Amino acid sequence: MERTFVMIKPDGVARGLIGRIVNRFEEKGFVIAQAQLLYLSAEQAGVHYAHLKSKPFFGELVDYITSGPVFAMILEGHQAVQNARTLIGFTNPIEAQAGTIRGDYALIVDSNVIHGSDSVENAEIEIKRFFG
Ligand code: DAT
Ligand code: MG
Repeated sequence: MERTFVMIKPDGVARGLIGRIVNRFEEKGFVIAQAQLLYLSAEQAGVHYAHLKSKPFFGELVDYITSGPVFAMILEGHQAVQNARTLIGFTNPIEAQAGTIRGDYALIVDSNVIHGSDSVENAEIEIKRFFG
């Protein structure tokens, strides 16, 4: 069964959205294989967002993702990576459709509530990074 890595970001945790977001994944049919509340170090954040290092918003992105606890999960299910990305919605909440997590719970790209791995390969890398 395919696995993916999903992480409710600090704004989602602070707003008390863990239960509702977990519920969405459970209703969709995913199995939650592991879950943990954890803090990202600046170093971990830099590695996690290495593909965005050249962007002008990189510093703020690292500050944001390390600003409080995140709720990290390993989800299992059929085509888990792509199914989770579809449920999460487009990166910019303005483009994310109603019914998706970002479409329903976020307004701006800077704090878009949740992360989901973008490929099977990256899912395994991120699972290893955050769950060992
Ligand atoms: P995704 O999280 O949908 O995989 P990504 O990997 O391209 O998107 O970017 C990672 C995060 O970086 C994204 O969730 C929010 C932030 N981000 C992306 N583009 C941004 C922008 N133009 N301004 C501010 N933050 C941005
Ligand atoms: Mg991404």
